[in-house]
Amino acid sequence: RPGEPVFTPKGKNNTVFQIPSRFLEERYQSIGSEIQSRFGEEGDVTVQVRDSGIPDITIPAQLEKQENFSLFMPRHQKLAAALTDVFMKAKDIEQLQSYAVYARDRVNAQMFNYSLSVAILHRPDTKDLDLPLFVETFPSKFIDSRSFGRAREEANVVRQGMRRPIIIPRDYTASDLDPEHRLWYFREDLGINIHHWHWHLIYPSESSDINIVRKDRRGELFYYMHQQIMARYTAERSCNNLPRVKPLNSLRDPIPEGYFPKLDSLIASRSWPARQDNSVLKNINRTLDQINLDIPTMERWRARFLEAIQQGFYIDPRGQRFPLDEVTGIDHLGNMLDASSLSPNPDYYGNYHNMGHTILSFVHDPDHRHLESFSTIGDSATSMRDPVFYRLHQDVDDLFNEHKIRLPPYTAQQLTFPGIQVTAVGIQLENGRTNQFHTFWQQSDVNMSKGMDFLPRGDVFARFTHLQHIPFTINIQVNNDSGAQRFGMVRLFMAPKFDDRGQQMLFRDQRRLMIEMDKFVANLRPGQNTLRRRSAESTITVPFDRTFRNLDSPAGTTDAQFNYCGCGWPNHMLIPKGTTQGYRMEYFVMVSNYELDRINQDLGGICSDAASFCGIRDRLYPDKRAMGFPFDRLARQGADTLASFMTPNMRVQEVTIIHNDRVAGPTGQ
Ligand code: CUO
Repeated sequence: RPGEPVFTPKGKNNTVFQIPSRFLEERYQSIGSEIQSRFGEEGDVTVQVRDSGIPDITIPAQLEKQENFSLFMPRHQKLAAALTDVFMKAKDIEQLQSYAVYARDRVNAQMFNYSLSVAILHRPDTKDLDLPLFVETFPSKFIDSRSFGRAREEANVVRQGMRRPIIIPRDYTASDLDPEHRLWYFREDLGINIHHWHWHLIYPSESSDINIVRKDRRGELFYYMHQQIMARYTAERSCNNLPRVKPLNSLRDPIPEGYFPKLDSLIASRSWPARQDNSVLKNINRTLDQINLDIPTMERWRARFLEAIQQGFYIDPRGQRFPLDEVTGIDHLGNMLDASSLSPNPDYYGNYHNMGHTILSFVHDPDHRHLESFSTIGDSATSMRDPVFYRLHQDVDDLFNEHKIRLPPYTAQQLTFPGIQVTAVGIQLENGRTNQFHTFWQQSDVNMSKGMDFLPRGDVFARFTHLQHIPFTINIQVNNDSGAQRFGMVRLFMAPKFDDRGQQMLFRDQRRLMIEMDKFVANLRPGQNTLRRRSAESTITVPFDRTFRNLDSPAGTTDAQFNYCGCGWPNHMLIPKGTTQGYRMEYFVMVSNYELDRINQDLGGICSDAASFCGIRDRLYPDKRAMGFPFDRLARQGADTLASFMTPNMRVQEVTIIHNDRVAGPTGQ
């Protein structure tokens, strides 16, 4: 499939590979030269494949080419790790290209994309390489299956340049009879799903090279990034008059939330399976997938995890005890529950979270009698579409919280920054309003052409409707009477003001709903300082045009970067939807002492756009504090509400989120 580039050097559209015929798949060998001349016209760059570039791919080739691929499946994980290993061991770029081209038509395409992406992210010589956006390569994981017929028609009938975008309907997976459907714009958001896929690409649970898994505070970030997803989802539910998510803490109860994804897998040439309302989990025994997992085993893993928290220590395979301390405890727990290959005792603590995804993903065909594959919850690129994702992850978060509530609360002294006071906080919208956020709908386009394998080729655009907000600037007044210049870490969060019953929230509830908005370092001169920060600068998000690269028209697009920088919450989802009457939240600012928070490392030239959620490539997590600080623990005695929790270096501003139901075009107008 020459239209799906294996590599795209900067600024080039396509790469064509000159492959000696004997290295082509057997059935193409006799027509090798014809294929090469036919597709050769499309390429800007030609690469020669040499004899020295033929890898051994016997193991990864064991995965059927037409099988749906998922990282949550242990067998797929192992086969993908073997393929990544092949790509990691190529001695230079030339050999890597050759390996990739050889493997491309011989292994499962999704696994190929995954393994090559992991290798490109981790090889020192490929760091600056661009790859197509994932949605462009696998549009079928993100786009209503009906759109593909229309795209095919557009590509066949209409000349390039005159084609119209295929409009993806606004909410097509369910009707208003299903209350959960109110959250369609969050669960089915393109940027959110890409972020989640990308996060798991950077932080794989397993790899044949342990250094790919062993990243600074990996387990803690697993906890924190997913905790933040839950806090954000809870705020969105509240905006839509829905109660908090019920944790999936009993695997034996029926699951009321069904999900019918209406996605096709183009690779597997099958529809993604659905889950009926009130499905009941069953033991799974699928020989072909090499999975044999029963519910009691899952329950045992979960109980042992909880037991470690309650005892304050975990045990290694020899029975030796290791304390779950304030600094590293959460990191171990993250790796134990995920479970990653950094888990200190996989036989004992098992693999609760990954297998949670898996057991849910086979509820429709636990013993494979219907020859159905896993459902959307079983793939990191599609799992966030399904309401049950949030039920599983609410339980996961509740488990981690059991550890956090056992840690000593931060003392007032630990929270204070002597000599520093935050005296005012104001939010200024581009439309002139203050202390409000405004949301609306916007339509944006994505080019699907790289993921379509029909001719004639050329651009075909899908037009999505997604949430958007009016850009804003935060203004913060900070007084420094310490008598010297100081550096502060400015930590910005936001949480709902009222609980489900309309009462002012208590700290113990509100702290878990604090969504991180941004975090940055500020230079504080003696006296009054005014800090300004734009919404586009947030350290949890990637810029809008990294999700949707073409703002105006289908013409003239450029390849966006795809690397660590591709991981991050989509900026268009920074602000919860709010309500038409106005949804009230509390915007929280804390300036902590940067001397205590700083990590000494050089970040020159390295993308750190969304460091809070994604970390920074080859670097330490850029904040020494516990992730989620100061809300990761219970409050000190007497601080029952946010108001009583405050120290002079903190400030709260009440804000209102107003939603306007208008739909803006791709230019935002
Ligand atoms: Cu990201 Cu459950 O870990 O999906």
